[in-house]
Amino acid sequence: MAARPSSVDLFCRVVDNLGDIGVCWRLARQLVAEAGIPVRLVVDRLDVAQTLVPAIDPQLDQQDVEGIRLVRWRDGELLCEADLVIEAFACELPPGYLLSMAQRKPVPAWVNLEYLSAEAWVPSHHGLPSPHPRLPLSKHFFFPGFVAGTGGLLRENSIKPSPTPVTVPKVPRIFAFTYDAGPIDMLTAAIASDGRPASICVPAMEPRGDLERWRASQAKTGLNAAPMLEFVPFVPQSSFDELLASHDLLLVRGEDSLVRALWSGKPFAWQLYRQEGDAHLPKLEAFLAWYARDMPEQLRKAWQDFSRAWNGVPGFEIAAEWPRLRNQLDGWGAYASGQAANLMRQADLMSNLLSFFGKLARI
Ligand code: TRH
Repeated sequence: MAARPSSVDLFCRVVDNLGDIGVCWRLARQLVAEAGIPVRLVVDRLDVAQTLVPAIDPQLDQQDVEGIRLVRWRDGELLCEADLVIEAFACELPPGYLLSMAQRKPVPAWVNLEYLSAEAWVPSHHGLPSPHPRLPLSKHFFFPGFVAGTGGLLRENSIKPSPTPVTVPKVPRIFAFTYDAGPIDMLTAAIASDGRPASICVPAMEPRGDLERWRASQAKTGLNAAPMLEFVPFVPQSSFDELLASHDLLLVRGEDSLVRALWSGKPFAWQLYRQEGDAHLPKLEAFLAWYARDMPEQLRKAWQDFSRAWNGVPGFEIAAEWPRLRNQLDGWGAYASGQAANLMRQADLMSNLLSFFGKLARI
């Protein structure tokens, strides 16, 4: 049997938004709850972690929550106690910790958990080592991904394919989790002018003043889109799947929400985190090509072009693309549940990570 780590140290720096800690918390939870492996999660922003897990006390330097030992990131204090060290998203381990890794016998396995991408180069880069320039340590790149040969996607044991394909009701409730109000504003206008009703539910987490202003101005002109827009409470991460399940169409953002939308089996579109120089656009196109590979032609065009509009790609307008996608709701729902079931046949990220550790341990 392949060797298993006796304990894991997982490092996370919150660069922006909720995705960094969102992914790390999920992985830590699964390692503890399903694999029974003790995890120490080292985080720089406990206040952000608390947004997802209300039981976390941001004042404490060390605490145990849901079986995870949660430690405030402080350079210079922490020593390596694990045989698997996970550095999330190249967050750069503290120098003193690195030294203590090099002093352990045998040295721990060191994995950099990368960002999720459907780009073609991912399988050939997954698992590659990068030797440390001075210390007797090698970091290994672990790429999550959608296809065989990558690290896969985070998926807990409890996630199962839906027994019946998803059907979308006549007045769909749309869940819209976005980086700014711009696309929601445009979608609200597109729904109003298309005439076929739908409601848009926006998680109440950020100032949405621009949406409120738009709503007020519509009320004055007599169009009154007010009933279409609803603010839903921000929920703890443990209830996020339920929140998605209570909606019919999912407009999600970032990495963790995308994966949850995939597992929900519901029709969805993805807004990517904007990167400098539009580096996110090749990532978007790779995802659109991969996910839509078996879609019927009309659905494929409608879904891909709407997704481009949703991500602000020049030449694509939500006003024009929404009515086209709206015509395809049934096919879109059936495709989404089929894809979820297909993807669930692949090994999940944590299992792949543990197998990878087993391989490294044999070297
Ligand atoms: O917050 P995000 O936009 O995070 C992003 C991405 O991960 C991106 O790739 C990364 O580069 C950037 O951060 C720095 O989106 P994401 O990844 O979906 O994380 C949101 C988390 O918030 C996810 O774990 C679900 C959770 N969530 C709740 O728990 N309750 C809620 O009500 C909502 C709306 C979200």
